[in-house]
Amino acid sequence: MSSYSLVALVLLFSSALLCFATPKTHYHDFVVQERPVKRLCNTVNAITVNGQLPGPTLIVREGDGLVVHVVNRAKYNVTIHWHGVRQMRTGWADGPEFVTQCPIRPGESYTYRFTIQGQEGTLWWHAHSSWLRATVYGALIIRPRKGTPFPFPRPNRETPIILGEWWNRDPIQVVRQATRTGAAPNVSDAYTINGQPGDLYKCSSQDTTIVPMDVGETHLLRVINAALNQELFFSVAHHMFTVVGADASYLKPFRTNVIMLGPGQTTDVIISGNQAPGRYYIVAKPYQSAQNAAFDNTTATAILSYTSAPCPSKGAPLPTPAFPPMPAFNDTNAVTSFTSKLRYPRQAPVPAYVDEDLHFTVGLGLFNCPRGFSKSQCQGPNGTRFAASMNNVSFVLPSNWSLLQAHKYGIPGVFTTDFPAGPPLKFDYTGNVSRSLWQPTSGTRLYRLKYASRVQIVIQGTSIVTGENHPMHLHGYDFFIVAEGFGNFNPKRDTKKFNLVDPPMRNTVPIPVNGWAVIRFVADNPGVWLMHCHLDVHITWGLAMAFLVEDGVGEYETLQAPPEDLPIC
Ligand SMILES: *[C@@H]1O[C@H](CO)[C@@H](O)[C@H](O)[C@H]1NC(C)=O
Ligand SMILES: *[C@@H]1O[C@H](CO)[C@@H](O)[C@H](O)[C@H]1NC(C)=O
Ligand SMILES: *[C@@H]1O[C@H](CO)[C@@H](O)[C@H](O)[C@H]1NC(C)=O
Ligand SMILES: *[C@@H]1O[C@H](CO)[C@@H](O)[C@H](O)[C@H]1NC(C)=O
Ligand SMILES: *[C@@H]1O[C@H](CO)[C@@H](O)[C@H](O)[C@H]1NC(C)=O
Ligand SMILES: *[C@@H]1O[C@H](CO)[C@@H](O)[C@H](O)[C@H]1NC(C)=O
Ligand SMILES: *[C@@H]1O[C@H](CO)[C@@H](O)[C@H](O)[C@H]1NC(C)=O
Ligand SMILES: *[C@@H]1O[C@H](CO)[C@@H](O)[C@H](O)[C@H]1NC(C)=O
Ligand SMILES: [Cu+2]
Repeated sequence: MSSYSLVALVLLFSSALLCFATPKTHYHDFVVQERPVKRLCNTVNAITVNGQLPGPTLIVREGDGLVVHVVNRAKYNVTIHWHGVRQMRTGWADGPEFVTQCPIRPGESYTYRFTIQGQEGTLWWHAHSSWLRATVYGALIIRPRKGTPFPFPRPNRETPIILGEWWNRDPIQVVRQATRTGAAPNVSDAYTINGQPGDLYKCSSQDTTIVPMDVGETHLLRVINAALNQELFFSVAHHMFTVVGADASYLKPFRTNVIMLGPGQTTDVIISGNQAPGRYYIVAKPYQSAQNAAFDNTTATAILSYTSAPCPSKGAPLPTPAFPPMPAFNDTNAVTSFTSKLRYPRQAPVPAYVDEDLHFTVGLGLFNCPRGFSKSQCQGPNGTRFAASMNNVSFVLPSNWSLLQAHKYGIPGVFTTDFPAGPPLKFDYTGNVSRSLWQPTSGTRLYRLKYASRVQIVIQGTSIVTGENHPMHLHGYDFFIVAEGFGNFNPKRDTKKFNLVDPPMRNTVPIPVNGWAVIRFVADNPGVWLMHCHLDVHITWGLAMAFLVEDGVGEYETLQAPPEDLPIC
């Protein structure tokens, strides 16, 4: 072969590479703005992105970059969080207000710049400021690189299914009222599927979300729980799911007819068009694990509609869709049966040994009415104010600096790094806890981690006030869920059951009600990373903490410099 044709061949080969594998940068403009939205016979001025509810779906490939210019034309502070995106060394783009940035004030803007690395599947984005995410959210879909197939047969159709929660009120006013009174916030008025409550609610039938498909097709549903405060069961009448992924990590495929998602979680399922051409209900309804707590006990529906379904004769109504059997609102067994089936597709890169063996309690609490507060400010149970905590610390956000800025610039007095590695007091966490232990302390306390340390956290639910399943989300990381169970974690008995072979990898773990889960990860992403319950009512009460992960050695183990347009407080 002449050297000429060799060069030509090399050129051809590299241009083929360019053509098939070059990551792309996607530019988007997000205008946060108020818009009247009609739901359930009411019109509410809702904060939206670009006037859309749900907001725009972002579609990228693994390896791509995103540059999202956010302009705040609304009346409230806002930030955007890219839920589940690892944000390697780009913590400045993570988004939680007063954690990685100060809020974008009305009239101001900020550009989020980050890369999607090593993640494929379904994630989402949402506001991370007060309760704005009730209406400020959308899907973030990550396809494999060009030329790389899915690890399952390519589906004929793909649809994001975003479950939401709707108040006939401005949600910011709902949380402000709760903060004023110390009582639980008002429950929502509806759940939604792609923004619509569906047939079972008043004034909603006309706008019910329709999901088309046909006989012989396969359909990938990318299900996202964007609800503010409610874990949800999800099912489709007469259509089994093949679950193939969760939180943008693939799973060993398995079949089930119902899944449960905590707020923050995503699950990718495939259904097959193997039923009679017709209409089938797609259903989301609450999983409520807390006893004697008020909750929105309504059901959202959409309709899976076969395109070849026969049309009814002229003037006749469409036939009523089939409705799937759904678990009872408190069916914890259905949840356990689902979560215990999740498996990493192959040997998982889970740390076999750990450097940090942490033990965090998570749960509710009550503050005795503080001195100087009036009765109207203490409308929690028996004249208290609701609280929540991790290791008995109820988390308080700073207000003059973000934690990451304070860390980067060495600003003193914003946080301390003495978050306890274990519960300050050992007690029967899931038993009948003495009333004297119910009141937590307040603080902005972080836990410091050395770069690349291998971390294990036993996350233990408590029964204080009431036991409840808490969807715990860690920013900046995926983790392996190596075990979960009920009652108190017992190292002697439970360590033996750890799955270090194929535990599922996620960014949000629902801690079983009156139970525990154990997670492991490697702290290879420097920055300040929030860990919190993804029920916004609980984070509002303080169910959060943050890790401060130190830089390693050299540029590639070091947090990037802050962007020039990073908001200041
Ligand atoms: C909460 O519910 C109560 C009782 O229905 C109502 O009076 C109050 O206005 C509601 N608050 C908000 C902020 O919607
Ligand atoms: C929820 O509503 C259903 C009817 O839609 C009712 O049968 C059930 O008892 C309710 N559950 C609770 C806990 O309110
Ligand atoms: C669920 O709630 C019903 C009342 O609606 C109750 O009878 C039943 O015992 C509860 N089941 C569980 C598992 O808590
Ligand atoms: C409130 O007080 C009543 C009566 O003393 C008691 O039965 C109940 O358990 C108390 N509730 C809480 C949450 O402390
Ligand atoms: C920031 O606010 C805290 C209280 O919220 C205060 O203690 C601290 O001195 C303030 N720091 C600076 C640098 O202003
Ligand atoms: C829980 O303990 C308290 C005393 O600390 C006792 O009065 C109460 O009866 C106990 N409740 C149950 C359900 O055991
Ligand atoms: C939490 O701390 C408060 C204040 O020190 C204390 O009264 C309470 O008993 C503690 N509770 C637990 C569960 O550690
Ligand atoms: C909005 O953000 C600024 C700092 O950027 C802060 O001072 C102010 O308190 C925030 N407003 C609300 C309502 O949180
Ligand atoms: Cu919670």
